[in-house]
Amino acid sequence: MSHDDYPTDEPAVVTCGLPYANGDLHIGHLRGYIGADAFTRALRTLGQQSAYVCGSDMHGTPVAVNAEKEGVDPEEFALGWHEQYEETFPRFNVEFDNYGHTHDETNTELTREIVRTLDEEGYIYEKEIQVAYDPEADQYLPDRYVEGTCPYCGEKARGDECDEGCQRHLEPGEVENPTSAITGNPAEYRERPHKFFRVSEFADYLTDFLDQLEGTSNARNQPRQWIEDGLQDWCITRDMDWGIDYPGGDGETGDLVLYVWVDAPIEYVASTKQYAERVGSDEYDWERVWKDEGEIVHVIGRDIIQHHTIFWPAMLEAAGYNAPRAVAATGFITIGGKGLSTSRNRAVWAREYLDEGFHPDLLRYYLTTTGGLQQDVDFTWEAFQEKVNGELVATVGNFWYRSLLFAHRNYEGTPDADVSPEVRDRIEDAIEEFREAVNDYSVREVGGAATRLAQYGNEYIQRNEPWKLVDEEPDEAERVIRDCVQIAKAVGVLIEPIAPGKAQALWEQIGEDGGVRDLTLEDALDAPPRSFDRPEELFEKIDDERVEELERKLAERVEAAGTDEAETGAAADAASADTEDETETEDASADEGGDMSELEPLLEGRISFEDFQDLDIRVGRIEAAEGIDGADDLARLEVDIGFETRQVVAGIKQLHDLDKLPGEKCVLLANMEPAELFGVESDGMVLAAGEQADLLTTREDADVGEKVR
Ligand code: B3M
Ligand code: ZN
Repeated sequence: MSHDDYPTDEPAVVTCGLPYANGDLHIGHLRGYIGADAFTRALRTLGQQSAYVCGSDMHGTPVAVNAEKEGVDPEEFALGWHEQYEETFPRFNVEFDNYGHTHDETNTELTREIVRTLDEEGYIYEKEIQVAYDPEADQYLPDRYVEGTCPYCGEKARGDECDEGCQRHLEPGEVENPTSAITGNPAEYRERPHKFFRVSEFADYLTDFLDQLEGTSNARNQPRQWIEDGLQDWCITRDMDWGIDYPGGDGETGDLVLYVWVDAPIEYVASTKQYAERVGSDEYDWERVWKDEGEIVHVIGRDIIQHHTIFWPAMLEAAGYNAPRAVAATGFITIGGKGLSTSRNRAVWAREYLDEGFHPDLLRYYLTTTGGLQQDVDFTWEAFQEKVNGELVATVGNFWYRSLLFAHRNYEGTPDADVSPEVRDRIEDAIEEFREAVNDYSVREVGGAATRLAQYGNEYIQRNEPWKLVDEEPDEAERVIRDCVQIAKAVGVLIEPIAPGKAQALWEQIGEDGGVRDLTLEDALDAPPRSFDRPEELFEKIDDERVEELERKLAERVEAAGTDEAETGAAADAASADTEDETETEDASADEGGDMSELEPLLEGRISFEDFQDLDIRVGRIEAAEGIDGADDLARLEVDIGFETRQVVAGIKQLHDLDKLPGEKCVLLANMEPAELFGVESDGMVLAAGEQADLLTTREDADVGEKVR
């Protein structure tokens, strides 16, 4: 990998966490696949050679448990879902260059080969461990077959993951008070030999790896803490039938299969290999990417950071493979402020969205531009409507339609004039914003670059009033409209990663040939064809009645599902640990125990001006920001308040890209009583509002140190 800005001379591969092939897809899943798809498209627009690969995760207890519940063979069960996913993704314009699955021959062979290499290189050893066992069901209880308490944070945990608490991976035997998810009986422990991968030997390597890792800051900060706490070796085998057999096991270990988290990430490589085999290695060289210099970018949910920043890079290094350049870990999706819950039907399903007849690009736009990648994104139909009507209809669609219609009516297409320097400069700025957004792994800003340009287009046409110029100053009118068509085309190029279907439609409207998928940034400034037909409006307003109806349906469904807890545990939603989050989302408000999803009532009673004067609120500038080790949400900030620099602890670790905060102005309550949080003294309080801890700031000339009054 290089650390040069994109586009680099190396081929890139973008992957997205593999969906377990065990249940319906919902918008929690789609956020990741759409985000990674948009990012790959944006890389291509920059001119970076890129492949987007993924596949279904067929193995492990998430699949086995659900298949067993339905009395179906796990292979048949998983293949059924795999086929459904393959068919569903393109309907959201998620276009993988290859979509394989972990049970196919390519992945099975590659997994065996990699595990053999780890063994030959001395990174695997055997050890007797205590494995949970259910005597009544007469079977071992790997992973989701066992439930209990997390030894690290005390929350309820299932088998191999603390899904409702600290999100840590749990090793066999670590869950406390284990009970069987099959019978509910307390589990017994039996001694069994298992295979271990020497992750602990990679602490130094991983520390360096994390120092160089790009992507989101949470993917660097959390693992640093885990390394500091001490890495344990990793058990890579399980007592199950379903999975890839441990290669070379004999005697008692002859029956073991590989832990699902061994063969799952290897599918990233296998899927890339399948792609290269299809297009030819002259076109795409998978070995260059994975074994040499390529740019590997993993997009994942934030609950699987440990797998992608500890186990996986250690495996790659041990097997002689290339290291990932970036890990971008997304926040969760909430529904109306509450954790998405598939078992309670509090979800918006992929199929449901499509059945409603909404264009996929609307959801793509909503999910990619509502929050930064790390932030949790709340979905309500109302917020969706607001975003669509306010940004896609009123800004982008409106600009496209009014400028192209004017051009068609008056000139039957693009008038014959030069683009003015002002407009050329503005488009160049938008291109630069786009380029920076890609290099910052910010799909939200990719969308932002496009919508801001459309907004400029609206202002430009309004300011120049071409309808007045047509008769009086026809040359000037031609120039203005020529500018507008160019802006419309540039918006199309820039919005393609987010809204490829609509961008294609725009492309055809302005008489261009070919697919928008192949566009590059240079196209934004190329002249459009001379003539085009009458345009049509590309975005349609969503009306209030429709939204009320959708909100009502969702609320009814959630209510009908009730608050029945009976389904929790292994038998419940194994669909996706990344989205099943019954607990409050981890944000600053959760720290204070407040539910910020609804507006807090105004306080009764009034305070005097003197009382207000007691609050010493100052303008500050953030000098440094870093996550606090061991605290999921807290960050340590250094804030310059003119007289001195204060150390402040703020609950914003998951909500802001900490690397970007230095230099930002903020507002600080300076005479707040000092407090100690996670062993770090907090001397002041930065002010923020809303679920995403939107930091208060000043906009113009207030100097650092000025009092807020
Ligand atoms: N199948 C799904 C999850 O835990 C899991 C991802 C595998 S990525 C290699 O989110
Ligand atoms: Zn925990």
